[in-house]
Amino acid sequence: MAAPIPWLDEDADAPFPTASTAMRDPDGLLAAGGDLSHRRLLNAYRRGIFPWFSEGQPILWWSPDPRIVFRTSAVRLSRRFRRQLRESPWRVRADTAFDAVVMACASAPRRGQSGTWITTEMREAYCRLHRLGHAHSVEVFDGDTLVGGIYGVAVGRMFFGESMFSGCPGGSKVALSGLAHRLAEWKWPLIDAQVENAHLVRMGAESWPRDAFLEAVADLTAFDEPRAQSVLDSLLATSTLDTLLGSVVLPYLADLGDRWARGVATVAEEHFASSVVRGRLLGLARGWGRGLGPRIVLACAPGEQHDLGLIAFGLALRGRGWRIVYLGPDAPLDTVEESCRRLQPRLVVLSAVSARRVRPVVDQLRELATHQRLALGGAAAASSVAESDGVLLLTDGPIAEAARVTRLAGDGAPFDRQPGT
Ligand code: B12
Repeated sequence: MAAPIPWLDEDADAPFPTASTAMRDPDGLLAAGGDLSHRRLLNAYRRGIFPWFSEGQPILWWSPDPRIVFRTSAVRLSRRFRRQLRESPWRVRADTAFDAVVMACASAPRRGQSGTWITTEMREAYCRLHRLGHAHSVEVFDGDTLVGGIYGVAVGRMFFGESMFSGCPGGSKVALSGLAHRLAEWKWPLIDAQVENAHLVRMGAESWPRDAFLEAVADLTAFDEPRAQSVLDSLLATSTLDTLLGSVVLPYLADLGDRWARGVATVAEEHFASSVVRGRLLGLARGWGRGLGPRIVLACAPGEQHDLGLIAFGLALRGRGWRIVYLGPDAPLDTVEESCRRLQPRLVVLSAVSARRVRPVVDQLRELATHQRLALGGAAAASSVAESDGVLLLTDGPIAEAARVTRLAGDGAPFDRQPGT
């Protein structure tokens, strides 16, 4: 008797069974059930698994062996067809009509298939993935008429093709080649085409052993640190530090936080991105304690690990001539007090996201503020202590506050409360 198909857990993050346990007949059937939430779909693609089922069936998950793939550099149109295209009014676009491409794929008549597997549930799931930025389409238009298209899911540097259609002969070929051309330019080497059919093979698809395919997927969907660093390199080469921080890094981190809170970015992505950015900011901070400018001590409140805003603040101050003494995340207040005694800084800035980190040390902060100019930054700046306690509250972003603190320092009576500041 055949072993029963594993039934997926309700938890969208629950692992899939390993691909090697998939059935031989039907080829690649791995599991059933679960849902088409974006988290589960992305988990599936990352492991080389995709959903495929007909109306009335439970959701079925597949990892066939062999697997059909296109090498993006090898998808070519014949010379004759390219010449015809140049003379035609057809235009290729990306992500301008995702829902229409999915709908056209769902209703395209296909030889040898009774009805399509792109059910309403599947259509809704992929349109949702598209709105979240993971699924993309390439469209071929003749004027306003859609004559071809392809759509799929992008993870890391891997594109998982889902379906394509031709409204006119050659429409899907042009869409596929448009997609492959763009991906090849970006150095994305493969497009998954799932299972073999004669049409795909005629267009140049190759058959790969499942193990080789899964190895390539694991490689291409891993976080790509060299690429992240090269993006930062080119940004650094073309922007000032304030622009880089204020217009790129801080908005990027805010967006990352937002996507993480909505469950769109994984914890792994959040950790990866924040550690790449932190490493790079600290690289820029090398030597920020040297010089003759006014000295400032920066520290995170005890227990507080979030220090990206504080580092950005330090870099913005450095650009304005300050000498930075950085005590880092989770700084014990005794250490802060000791540094103040030794270094006599013009200002000490403590940073915290959560007011929970500040409350237990409020009395110590009030005491410190009696003999040391003290400021509080980060989201917790608006709580727990008040300016009347002698603590300057930095409630704006790091760049704006670095400019304000510098202005106050130049005003002769630095950091005392002033009307309108
Ligand atoms: C990156 C990140 C991390 C990284 C931090 C890396 C690092 N070295 O900083 C890591 C993975 C370590 C981490 C860990 C944790 N994190 Co976290 N993390 C984030 C994330 C995604 C981004 C935070 C960030 O750096 N943003 C960039 C900064 C610059 O922007 P910002 O924080 O919005 O700050 C604005 C202002 O406050 C100001 N600002 C910030 N700092 C400073 C400093 C000064 C001096 C000035 C003037 C201004 C200023 O600038 C910004 C506006 O431009 C947020 C999500 C989010 N929505 O923010 C969660 C978030 C901050 N983390 C959170 C939590 C709960 C945690 C953890 C407890 C648990 C967990 N499950 O991971 C741990 C605990 C850490 C600890 N003990 O402190 C919560 C905090 C909730 C709260 N209010 O307490 C958040 C909001 C996520 C959430 N929605 O639940 N996290």
